[in-house]
Amino acid sequence: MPLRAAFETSFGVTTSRRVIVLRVFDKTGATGYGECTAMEAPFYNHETVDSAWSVILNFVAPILASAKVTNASCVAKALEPIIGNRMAIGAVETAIWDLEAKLCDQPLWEYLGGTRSEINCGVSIGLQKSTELLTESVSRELESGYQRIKIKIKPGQDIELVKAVRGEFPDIVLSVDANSAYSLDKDVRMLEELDDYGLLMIEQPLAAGDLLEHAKLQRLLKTPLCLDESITSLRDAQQALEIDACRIINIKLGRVGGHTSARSIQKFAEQRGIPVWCGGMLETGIGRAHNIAMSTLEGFTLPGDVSASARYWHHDIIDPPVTVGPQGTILAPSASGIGYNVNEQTIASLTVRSQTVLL
Ligand code: OSB
Ligand code: MG
Repeated sequence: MPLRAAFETSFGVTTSRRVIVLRVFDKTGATGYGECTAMEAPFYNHETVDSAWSVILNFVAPILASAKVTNASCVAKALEPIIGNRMAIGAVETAIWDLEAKLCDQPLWEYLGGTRSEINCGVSIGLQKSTELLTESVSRELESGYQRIKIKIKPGQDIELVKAVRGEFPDIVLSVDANSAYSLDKDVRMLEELDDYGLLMIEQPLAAGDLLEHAKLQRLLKTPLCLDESITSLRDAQQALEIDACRIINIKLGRVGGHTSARSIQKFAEQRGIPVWCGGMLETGIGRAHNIAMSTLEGFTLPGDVSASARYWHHDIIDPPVTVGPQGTILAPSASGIGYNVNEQTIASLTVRSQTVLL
């Protein structure tokens, strides 16, 4: 699916997405949908679309077949023997949650235990060709009502961007995301300088495995650090908070392996007084709908990177597309499961490969 506009981060430019869509079904013909959020290349994390395809077919499906799981909440546990590859797991796990919520005739967000029927939304703005284009983009998103602006930064395109956006919009809720592009040795001065711009957070400045360095950095800053790439499980979250490596957590369904894991992380963070928010991976409507459901959980107190379908796609694969109200909110749907119709015809016209596995 071609993106409406190229999305550039510190690890590269994305102009279109190859997406694995999962459809699970039961004996009665009921269906559930999930989306694999792996990128095409292993630059955000180790997974790719192709690695996920292989792991789902060769390991997730056969393990589930022999595990005889009877409900969605048991899927993550059954798949624990698989190391990493959580986006592959999450695609299947979330699809099974959708199926189960539909069988219970309940919206997925309620079925998961969500407590708010309207979620708060921010946007993630990629690196732009010029600072002027960036501030124009910020202005447009603010006019649409989005509650928080996050801009991508990378070495050589950081302080100047923040200075420009802050200069033009002194009062907005603003954050930056480096996607692991910095190191404590080389970049501590720039990172300390960021501390003067009243940012809501600095997201994943250092490498995913650099928990200790994030803790050292957090001690030097008043701005909260937020971890994205570093958090793949409840254990990661526990260890990060144990050493004060961050004060905010970005939860992504794919990165953590699905709804059960996401819920456990938000619960733990909530007990520790740490706010969480829902991150995005340039999802189609299916992943977006799952993100909306997750964002209704109690601990999701900060605006997420869950925004309108139209920011990414000319034609989304769900009906209606996700829309955002003038106050920068999305209403949780009232229909059962993910709550949006999946446009099978559109998917069929885009499909390059499909495979059915009978368990
Ligand atoms: O770090 O949050 C990130 C997109 C691809 C990979 C990583 C990230 C992102 C985004 C986009 O920031 C969020 C979105 O889907 O709007
Ligand atoms: Mg991020």
